[in-house]
Amino acid sequence: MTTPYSIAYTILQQCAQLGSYSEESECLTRRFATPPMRQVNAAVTQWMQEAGMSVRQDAIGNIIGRYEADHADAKTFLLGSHLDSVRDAGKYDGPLGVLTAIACVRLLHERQQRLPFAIEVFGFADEEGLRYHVPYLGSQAVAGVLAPHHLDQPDVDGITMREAIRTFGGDPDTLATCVRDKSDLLGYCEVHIEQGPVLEKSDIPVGVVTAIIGQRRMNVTFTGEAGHAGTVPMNLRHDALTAASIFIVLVEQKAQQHAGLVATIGQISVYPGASNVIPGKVTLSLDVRHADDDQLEQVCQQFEQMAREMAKKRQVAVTWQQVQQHGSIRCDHHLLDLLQRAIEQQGQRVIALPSGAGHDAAIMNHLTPMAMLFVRCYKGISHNPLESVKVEDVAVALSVLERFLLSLAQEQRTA
Ligand code: HGY
Ligand code: MN
Ligand code: MN
Repeated sequence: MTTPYSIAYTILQQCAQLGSYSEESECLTRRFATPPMRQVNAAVTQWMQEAGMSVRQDAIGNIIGRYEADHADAKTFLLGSHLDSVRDAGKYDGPLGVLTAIACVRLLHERQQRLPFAIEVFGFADEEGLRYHVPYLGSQAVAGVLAPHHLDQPDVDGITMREAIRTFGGDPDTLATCVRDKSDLLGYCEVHIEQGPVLEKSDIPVGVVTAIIGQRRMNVTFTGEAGHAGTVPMNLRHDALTAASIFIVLVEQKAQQHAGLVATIGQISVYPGASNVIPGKVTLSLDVRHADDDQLEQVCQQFEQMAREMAKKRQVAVTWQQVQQHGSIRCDHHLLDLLQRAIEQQGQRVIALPSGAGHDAAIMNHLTPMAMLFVRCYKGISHNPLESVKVEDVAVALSVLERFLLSLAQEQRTA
């Protein structure tokens, strides 16, 4: 017999299957527009079709399933999350949301039930930004906010985004066709693992998200002078890496002193990168987040000032490039309300919490009101292969999402 538990079990098996599609044999790494993303899209296409959806892949590589409404000219409700990953990732960040959405549609399909609105499930091609250091490529294309200049950006192997999209089977010249017309949209809802410890500490399987906090991502490059490690005296060096190192420590110190601020330098590349060569150029990523937009703005200005002062002192040059930013975004009150009621009907206590992690929902908010449902994860661990969810919790999330869609349907019928 099919129960929410047995379907949740299948969802976790599917997460495990997608988790095996990786660029690296020892761990899960799935960057934008790579061969494992093609395997993922093929599997997701099959599961969407089995759930009664028509499926298409758009020009940037998002996979989109559509389940028709009970009447023509109906509006559409969107569900989804992302299918790419960070480096050495867990299996649930992103795919859990896509697969729970597909499972929910499958429940409707098996009952031959149509709602007064169509449902589209989006599996976004990139959210993490691992390959091009620009996050949300998939949802930005759908929301029509992807800056075209990113297409010329190379990855670590010198492959431009334009080439990568073409090789993947997409079309970088027609990204405008990815943009979702918003005139028929009712909203967007994303299921996602919490990636933090709040739900586990409260002993609750799911929670609703109040807001997604603001974030900025920068690429900071220090350029000094490469030279011979054995012949250039210490006082005559222009070492880009030592300048960058001092900056990294200053960023951490400042973030520790500022309530609510988190700042992370997670990627660093050293050029030319040899043990006997003084580093001539260092590029690092800087990710800064705060719930208050003004404070986030001020701190980023201070960080830039710190980098410039540091560079001056060490006689190296610095360039500061912001690659992505969004302010704090509130989830839609009404959708939140419906989600809360669905949780109560499921016999669960309701907890509402902000998200420190970024999500496609933040970008989809450009198009339509959005809401998010978090699922408890083991010790709040994420961006780590230890990421884990319980099958019982996924079963609750599935039932809550189903109730949510049915109450939305009820509302539409009586509107
Ligand atoms: O970085 C983030 O917050 C998200 O996991 N992509
Ligand atoms: Mn993530
Ligand atoms: Mn995610």
